[in-house]
Amino acid sequence: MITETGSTAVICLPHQSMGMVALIVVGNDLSNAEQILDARIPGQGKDKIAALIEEAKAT
Ligand SMILES: [Cu+2]
Repeated sequence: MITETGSTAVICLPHQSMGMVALIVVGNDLSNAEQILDARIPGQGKDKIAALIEEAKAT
C-alpha cells in the first residue's frame, strides 16, 4: 500500500527495454518526476515513463 503522495515508477526488469513500465501517481503529486526521469531505464522503458509523466501532468 502506498500511503504517501508522490510518483512511483514500476519497472518490469526483464521487459523494461520493451517498454513494460508503469507509473503510479498518488495525490496528483509529480514533484519527484525529475528524479524518475533521471533514473537509468533502458530502451523504450525510458520513453514510456516520460510519456506517462507527460500524460499525468496533462490530467
Ligand atoms: Cu515484463
